[in-house]
Amino acid sequence: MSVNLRTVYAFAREMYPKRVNKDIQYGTAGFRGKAEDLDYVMYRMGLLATLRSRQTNGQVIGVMITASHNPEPDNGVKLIDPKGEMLEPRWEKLATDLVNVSDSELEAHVTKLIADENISITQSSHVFVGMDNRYHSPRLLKAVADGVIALKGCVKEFGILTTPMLHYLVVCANTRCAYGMPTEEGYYKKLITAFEDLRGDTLDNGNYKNLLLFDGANGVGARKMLQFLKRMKNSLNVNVFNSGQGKINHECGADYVKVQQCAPSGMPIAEPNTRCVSVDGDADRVMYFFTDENGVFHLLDGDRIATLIAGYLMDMVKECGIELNLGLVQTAYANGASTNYIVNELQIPVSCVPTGVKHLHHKALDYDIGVYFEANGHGTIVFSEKAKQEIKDVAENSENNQHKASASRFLKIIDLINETVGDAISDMLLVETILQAKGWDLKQWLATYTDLPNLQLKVKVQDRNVITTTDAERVCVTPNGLQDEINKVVANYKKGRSFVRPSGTEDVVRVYAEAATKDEADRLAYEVGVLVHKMAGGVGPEPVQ
Ligand code: G16
Repeated sequence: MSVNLRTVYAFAREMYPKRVNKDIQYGTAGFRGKAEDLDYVMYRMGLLATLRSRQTNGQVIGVMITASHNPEPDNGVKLIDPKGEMLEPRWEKLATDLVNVSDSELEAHVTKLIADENISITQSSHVFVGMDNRYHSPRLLKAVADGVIALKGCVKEFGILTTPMLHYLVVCANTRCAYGMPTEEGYYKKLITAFEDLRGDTLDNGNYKNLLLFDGANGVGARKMLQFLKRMKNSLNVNVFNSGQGKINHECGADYVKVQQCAPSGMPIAEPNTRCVSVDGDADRVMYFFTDENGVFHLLDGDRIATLIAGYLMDMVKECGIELNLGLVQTAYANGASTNYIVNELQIPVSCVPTGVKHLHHKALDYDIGVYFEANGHGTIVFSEKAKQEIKDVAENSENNQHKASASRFLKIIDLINETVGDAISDMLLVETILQAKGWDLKQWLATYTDLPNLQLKVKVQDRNVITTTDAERVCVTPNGLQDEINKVVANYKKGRSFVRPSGTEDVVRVYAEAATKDEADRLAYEVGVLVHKMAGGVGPEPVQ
């Protein structure tokens, strides 16, 4: 096979010219921005994915077109490495360089990339592409596909998918079906079979009732939930809302519910204490919530999900009569009360890493069982080969019937989990399984510990990159003096904690604050927001409470 790199340039010039002069960066989860500015980015990511596939001996690389939690006019691209993980950091840098060269430099740049990375251009190359249901996604998908074609790679388009489905498909293909069948049906089958086996015939149990209200954020998660329901034997009674009538993520979805700390629009006022769940625009994040008999809204976020799952899996390990090291990974956004609960009550080791599932996933691999969740509901569980083997050995060979039964159940739990990345629907089915097994309603889950009141703000600045951080984003390094000022303000609040960091998905600086009371948490967030505005080049009016 010969590849003519002139085609790379010709396609770029004729179909996907770079009209944006400003440099952009591969952010927390890929490139993101206004959809109308992204055609050339998508084309070039098609090129990059093809080269990455060749460099990894023809393994499948995934390209997902989505802006996840961002508003509808935005779009973006997430790249998936062969093991289903986010793109390796060194290649994130290569992606940034490739996107920022001019059209006339593109051919030479690709030639150099091939030489520098020692890529065999005759190696076969496979790229799987999926998209969310934004109206501009099909156009951008075509740009990715044309990038693959320009380099004579093989592209397989899966149409509308959730991001975690594409991660699953990539891993299935690269493990030659060991992880599951590399089809949409294969995905449903794997999860539904495990869920229904675990669920048994008695659906209600104690305070656990088999009814769930589901907010699909008008995104792909709603569509796929409906597909799940079509294939399930009434094992979960789900009412789906925000299934596409409104704008994606607008006043709904996991990010809205978490940041605004209120129920989404588009959902009826439910009976008090009804279990409700929200996913985000590409269904890789999940939030639980309910409103109690006094009309008070309660949120059960990623920290809660992590603690519920970690506690349950720890019990399962004991019930199998084995020893495995289980650890939990969080970010600076984790509520201080959750971290205390993990350390003091659950007595599980916990580590803190920078925002972005890529960091959490990587750290979780240090454990036999690594549970990782961001407070925003993005997370999953990874099991080492050793852990899987030990559990399997007990299930197959133990003479202790109780151990054997627990290990068989554990294997089904592992099947229910999408280990490749945070998966809102798989996570939700796991939470449902645990709540059912415990016979808990959401009040009982909430009672495990009390969250510290908290608030997140967004501050607009001229250039968010003037803010740099260290210590897993908990300490601000630049602008000079900002951290000292934050420390002074925080010192005035009981149980006060606050940090600031530039978002990697939106053009804003994020401010997080928690304190002993809601009023104090809010005041602390606004005080820190004003500091950011003053010292980091704020744009527009200062934040006001
Ligand atoms: C992405 C990442 C998450 C991250 C979130 C917000 O989520 O996958 O790990 O927490 O962005 O990142 P930032 O604070 O840097 O904007 P999603 O669901 O938008 O893809």
